[in-house]
Amino acid sequence: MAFSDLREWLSFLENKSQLHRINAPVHWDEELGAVTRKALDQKLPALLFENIKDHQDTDCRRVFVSSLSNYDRVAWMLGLTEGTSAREIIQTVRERSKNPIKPLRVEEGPVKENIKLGKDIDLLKLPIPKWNPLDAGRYLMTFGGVVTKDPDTGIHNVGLYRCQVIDENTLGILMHPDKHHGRHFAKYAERNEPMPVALVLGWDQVLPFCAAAPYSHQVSEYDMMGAFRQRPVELIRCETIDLEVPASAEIVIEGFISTDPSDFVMEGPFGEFTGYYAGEKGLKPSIKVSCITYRNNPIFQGTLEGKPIVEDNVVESVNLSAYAWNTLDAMGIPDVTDVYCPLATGFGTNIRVQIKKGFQGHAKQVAAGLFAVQAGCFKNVIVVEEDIDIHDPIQVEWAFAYRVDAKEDGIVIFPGFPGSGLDPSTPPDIKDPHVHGRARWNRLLIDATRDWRFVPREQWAGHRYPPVVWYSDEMDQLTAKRWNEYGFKQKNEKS
Ligand SMILES: Cc1cc2nc3c(=O)[nH]c(=O)nc-3n(C[C@H](O)[C@H](O)[C@H](O)COP(=O)(O)O)c2cc1C
Ligand SMILES: [Mn+2]
Repeated sequence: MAFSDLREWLSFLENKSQLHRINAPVHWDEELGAVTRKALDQKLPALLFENIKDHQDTDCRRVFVSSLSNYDRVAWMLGLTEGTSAREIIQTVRERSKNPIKPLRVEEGPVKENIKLGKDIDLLKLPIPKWNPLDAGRYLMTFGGVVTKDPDTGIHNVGLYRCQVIDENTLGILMHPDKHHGRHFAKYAERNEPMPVALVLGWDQVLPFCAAAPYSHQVSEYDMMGAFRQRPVELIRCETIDLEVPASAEIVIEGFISTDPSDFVMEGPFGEFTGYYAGEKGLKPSIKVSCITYRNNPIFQGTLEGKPIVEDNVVESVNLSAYAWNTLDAMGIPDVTDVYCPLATGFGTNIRVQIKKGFQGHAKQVAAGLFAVQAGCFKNVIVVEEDIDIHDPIQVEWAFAYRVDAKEDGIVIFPGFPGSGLDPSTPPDIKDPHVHGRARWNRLLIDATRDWRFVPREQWAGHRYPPVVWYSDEMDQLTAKRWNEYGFKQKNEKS
């Protein structure tokens, strides 16, 4: 199922009792962030703030948060039913991402209902939250899409990159050279031209979902959004720049990023996905806003990042699991039977892989495959065998306890990889981007598969590893048959 806009999604959530409207006045300055955090911790519905301090009379008065903060809502976004397991959601994402659907161009759309140019541009009229006490200011693009275009290929990229409000028409933007807006920026800098950029807020939730996913730079996220909604995205041209945006988006902020370092502005710190204030305060590229277009009574969308479990954890657990699994398959690494990035981390920092072990170095091959891709994800990998359910942390702990000896093949450190500058555990002296790209990471493999160098023993029934304590197949059948006789109900019987 495809949602035609944010409003259809909100009605859907409301019908499922998964949207809570807050009519009481709430301050954009920290209060909105604190309410969001508490609601997340209590597993409450997504929130629509409808009465924001200083914004009772501005054109934009509403803020929507925590949209995809559990797997049910990700399932609904994809047209699946509630209760769909994380594994099934990840499989759906993997499969659909193999069939991108190109967008359509349209001439009209509700995002053009209001067009503000020149002196009418005022970012301070948007109810942009200052989410946390130590944030450098008001932050947007925590859950939306930053659109840029590769000047060589014309491919649109949509990424999720934080932006800080500097003044009524200026934003600071976080930019790493290996992220796709950073790649585009380098090309514009070479041409000595400013880079056009469009910030899109509020549409079908596949927009922020895809904006947060690490696809190849040769693929447009618009095509991936089409794949997930199984219907093309309808795009409309921006007013002041040669970029295209969803025609039924709530808000689009158009502008230019100067490639002249004298136009850089101070940005950061910000409460990041790691759960820490990260990303050094420093000079970053700035966006000069050239136009803002929006629907009547538009809805601003954002998210609170931080300690688990927040929306970021949910979205990235799905995105990075699907990405890792498809990548391992594409590399030809055999017999990967499950992949899961647990909700405890964002951007796949920790990842679990289940394999049908075929040789002693199998887990090392998996880890090397994962470590070879994008910087900034897959720092700590644990590999287990197919009898361990990687969605069950107890089973994973059990494998770690009794299948790992901290020797050469159990714990392996792959030193000196490129990593993430936002990781608070990386010492500051190895974060120089001119040396390390972004930061230096030592990556970890925990090989929690059984060691094949053990010698088979008779007392282990000829196995090379002590057998797991369990009943026989014969007893399995017998007890299943007699289950009711013991006074129990069968699993599918109602009590
Ligand atoms: C809620 C959320 C916030 C994010 N914020 C940032 C950010 O501020 N800067 C950044 O570089 N990546 C951020 N990311 C991760 C990127 O969206 C991710 O790296 C994505 O792959 C970038 O798109 P690209 O691959 O087209 O460059 C965020 C992800 C999520 C889910
Ligand atoms: Mn991209």
